[in-house]
Amino acid sequence: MQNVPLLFGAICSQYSGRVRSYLIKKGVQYVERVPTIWTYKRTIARRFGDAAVPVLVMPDGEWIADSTIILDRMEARHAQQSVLPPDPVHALFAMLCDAWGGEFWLPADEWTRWSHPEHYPWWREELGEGLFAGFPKAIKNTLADKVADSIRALLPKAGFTAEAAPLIARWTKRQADALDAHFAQHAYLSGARASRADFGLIVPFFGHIVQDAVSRNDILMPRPHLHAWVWRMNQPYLTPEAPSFPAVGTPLPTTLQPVIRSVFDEFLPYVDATLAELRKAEPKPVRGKRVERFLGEVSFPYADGILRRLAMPYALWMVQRALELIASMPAADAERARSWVKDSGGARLLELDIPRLEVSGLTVKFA
Ligand SMILES: N[C@@H](CCC(=O)N[C@@H](CS)C(=O)NCC(=O)O)C(=O)O
Repeated sequence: MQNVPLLFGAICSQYSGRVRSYLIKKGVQYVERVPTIWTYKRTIARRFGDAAVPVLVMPDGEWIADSTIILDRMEARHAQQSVLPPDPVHALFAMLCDAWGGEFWLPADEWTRWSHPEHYPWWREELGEGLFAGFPKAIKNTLADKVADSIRALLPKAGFTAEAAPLIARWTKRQADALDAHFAQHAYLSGARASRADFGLIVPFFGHIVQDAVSRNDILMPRPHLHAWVWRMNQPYLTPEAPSFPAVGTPLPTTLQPVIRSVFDEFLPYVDATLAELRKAEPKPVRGKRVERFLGEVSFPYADGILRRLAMPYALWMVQRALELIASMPAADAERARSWVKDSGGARLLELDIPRLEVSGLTVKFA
């Protein structure tokens, strides 16, 4: 048994990027490796119901799946230097941006990864060598190709089609411009210290956008502040203590306005439509029942167009967590958070009546 946490993950895995950045920023020592196919398909799938990474194995023998749940558990163990800002509006923004970065960027980072064949060899090398360690090279390659085929089959479900590619490209570049302008002034989304918001936004950027040559060149090289943030997220702070979050009462940086607009004008309609699909698919929630990973097709505003994709109820669980945060706040803080949502044009968020959900493996179930 190892004496530091073992992260089963991969450089090419977006959600491993969330956990890795978090562990680095928290100063938690860990080791990382790609699981073997046996660990992935048998051990992880049996424990959690789905084969997926990241999974964190603690020295005391606890196995934790799902990047968000891993952060929750680690926050409970390492309460010092929390990743949630003390100001209620900053805290709520962090939870919403965590959901937005982790879920709403999916068509964008799948577009960058899978639309350029030159991105494939390093992906095959990393997963082939890790998952199929010990097999002859030709078999490693063939088996990794099969894994790639199963991922490619999911892409249209998540909204990435050749037809949608120009729209996704415009959306991604628009967001990247705004983020570059923000990071020209601030080290992290909330200011001097990384919050949950940053650990959401790193999901598309570390596993895919910065690793792949075309997206690194097209999206990050022309936007040096955003590019520097991606690497900063993977380095410890330069001081023994994490820098401070903004004091309570400090407004959100004005440079976050484009992100806030996307959260309320694009992501919220996606979440709302996903809730409608969940209600259609499961009119009577039954406690413990797993919900399909993909529900019916939804469409929502996206840059200067409309994107269509299958609804993934996982986003509802993330948003439910943000609503729970408001519910857990002292009355005056909750009022400030709600006022900010309403003033930002997001009143619908506060009306969402999401059935209680929990996460198991890759899917959600009714709690
Ligand atoms: N919500 C999960 C998502 C994990 C996830 O999608 N992991 C990918 C790799 S980045 C995976 O293992 N996918 C396997 C599959 O889709 O079958 C988390 O936050 O950890």
